[in-house]
Amino acid sequence: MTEQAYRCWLQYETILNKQEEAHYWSYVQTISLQKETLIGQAIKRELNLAVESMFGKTSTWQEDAQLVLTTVADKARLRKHGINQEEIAELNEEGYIIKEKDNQLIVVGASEKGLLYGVFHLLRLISQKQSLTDLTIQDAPQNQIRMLNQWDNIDGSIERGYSGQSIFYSNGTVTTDEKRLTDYARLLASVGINAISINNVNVWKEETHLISERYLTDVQRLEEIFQSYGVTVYLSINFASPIELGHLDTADPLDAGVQQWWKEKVAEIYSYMPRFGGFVVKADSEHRPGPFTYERDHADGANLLADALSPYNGMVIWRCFVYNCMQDWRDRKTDRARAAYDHFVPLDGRFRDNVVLQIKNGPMDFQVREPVSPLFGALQQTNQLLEFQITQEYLGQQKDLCYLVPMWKEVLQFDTKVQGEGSTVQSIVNGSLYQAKISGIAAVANSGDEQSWTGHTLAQANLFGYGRLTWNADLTAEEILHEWIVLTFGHEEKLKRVLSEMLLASWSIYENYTTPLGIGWMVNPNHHYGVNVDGYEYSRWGTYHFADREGLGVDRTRESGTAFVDQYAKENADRFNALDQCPDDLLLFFHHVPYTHRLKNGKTVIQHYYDSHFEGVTDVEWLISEWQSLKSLIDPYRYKNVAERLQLQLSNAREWRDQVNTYFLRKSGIPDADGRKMYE
Ligand code: GCW
Repeated sequence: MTEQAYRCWLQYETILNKQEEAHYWSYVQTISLQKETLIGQAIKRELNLAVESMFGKTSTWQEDAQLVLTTVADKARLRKHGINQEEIAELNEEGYIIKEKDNQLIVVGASEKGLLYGVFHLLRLISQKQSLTDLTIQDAPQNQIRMLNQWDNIDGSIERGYSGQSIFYSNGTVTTDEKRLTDYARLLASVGINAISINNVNVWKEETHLISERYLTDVQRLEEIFQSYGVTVYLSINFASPIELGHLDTADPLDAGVQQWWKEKVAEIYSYMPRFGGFVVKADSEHRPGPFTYERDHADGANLLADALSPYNGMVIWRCFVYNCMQDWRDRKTDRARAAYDHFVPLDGRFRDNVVLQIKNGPMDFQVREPVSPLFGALQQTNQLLEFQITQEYLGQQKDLCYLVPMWKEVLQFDTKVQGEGSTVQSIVNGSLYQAKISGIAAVANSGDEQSWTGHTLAQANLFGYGRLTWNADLTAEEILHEWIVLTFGHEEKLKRVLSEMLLASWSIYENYTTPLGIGWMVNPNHHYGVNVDGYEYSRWGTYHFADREGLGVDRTRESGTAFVDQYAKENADRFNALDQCPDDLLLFFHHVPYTHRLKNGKTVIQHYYDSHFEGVTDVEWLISEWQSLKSLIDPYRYKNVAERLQLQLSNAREWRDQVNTYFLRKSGIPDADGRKMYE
């Protein structure tokens, strides 16, 4: 039985308790829904499925009903149910109200999409066994764009995918498995995700054609599925399309022929999909084409596409992951961490208002710990999207357990201080700090065609958590986790306690046996799984630890280093710059220190390295025994799926421990204070 793994957090478990059954059934036995639009049909399908699964019977859809589903447009009905306009006026267009009175329940969406989200909220309440009596809920998303980026290719592979093959494409064609895509759209809508780009940001030869006749009919088919769940579809495009598709001899953004070509291309796309979202662009990054070829800058490049898209309200999502990936390791001046800021801050204010810059959470690349990208705060007149990575490229590749919501919370709560206290990243991405027209969060998806969607069943928590957090950044990592556990595994107390302990500890466990103190990398080149201390040390990627016999770390201070610190607002810059004030968990990101440097916990850096690596492995053993204690409470498929991965994690952790410890013992000659086994 793999059904539970497949259903993720939409289990809709049968309600066995008679009293509970009677309570909830009294509301859903009759339902009224006015419109039968695409989203309306999706709402109806979801409720029918959920009711059937939870009660084993079907609701009657009729005009006068116990559960009333409607939108603000239906003024007469709102009046009848005593809902006043002020309550609604406070909501943005994706918000909703759920209200219970006299055994009647009404869900009012500020729009149809809002209604869809309200219905998913109601189903969540029932699954969590919360009473509906006297309920009043008023809710709306805090962030405008809540997006997923699929890094899927038409051959069915997924760049940095660890959950099987693509559910969008196989063997060079767009999928015909619409059931699977519909279920994906349901999962996304249920946690409030409202946008998706459906192909890899590295747009290869065949994928360049996704915006041409060859594929547009197929793309349109997919778009309709997502649209009916309120998810707007975007495509990643190749900046050199005018050459590759249009046979022009240039893709220069200031060339009139190129501009005309994009205008016609965009008109063609919108003739297939009037609600198409726009383009995601990776340009001049890791060998992808871009405006630099023509000595133009990124504002020129983004504005070219923005002008073509603006008549249709389309958007350009332009990525800031631009750096020199051909660096000479001998060159100690170039610092990759500086690159995005150096490229984009001078362009602040030059982008059209339908351009959004997409910025990775850290200045490097999704390491286990990085400071927040200094672009947040520095860009003040430009729309911005924060980019997270749900797929665990550097974080154990869905073999190792790593619950990411605590990390994302830290990023959102980081105070950039640019406009004084409280200039958090969240206040930038929700659009409030700089009154941005467009803003929000995007993340690289962790899904694929495996039964569990995410390979590691517990990695489902990251997809769920991403959606919930981007909807409401005030939720704590614990609250999100508790919701997820109950919806995914049920109500058993022991299960709730043990699973939440395991997941909440998992990020720091992973950090402990890999690269603590903010140094990052030390992974195997290319695939990025497993330890290889010098794997990237003498390479062209700009990702070094600079370990020698005295110490390690990257000097990014203003006095002796690359002065990267000065990309932050003064208060943060000074804090990171001062050795005694820099937080220990980022110490080696900002400073090159001797092995004997003392951390705030009193230990030397070298001893901390030894200790954390030993501890990391012991903690993985603890994860294994915790999981074993849940065996009787979890179905065999999901139990085994996780048990197997925990064993892989243990081998991985041991290898990290032994290689890292041995390496630094050999480099430093400083023995472990506890005399534990090492391999000198
Ligand atoms: O982290 C790097 C990955 C690449 C990825 C790139 C990016 C899609 O290793 O696989 O390419 O980031 O974000 O563009």
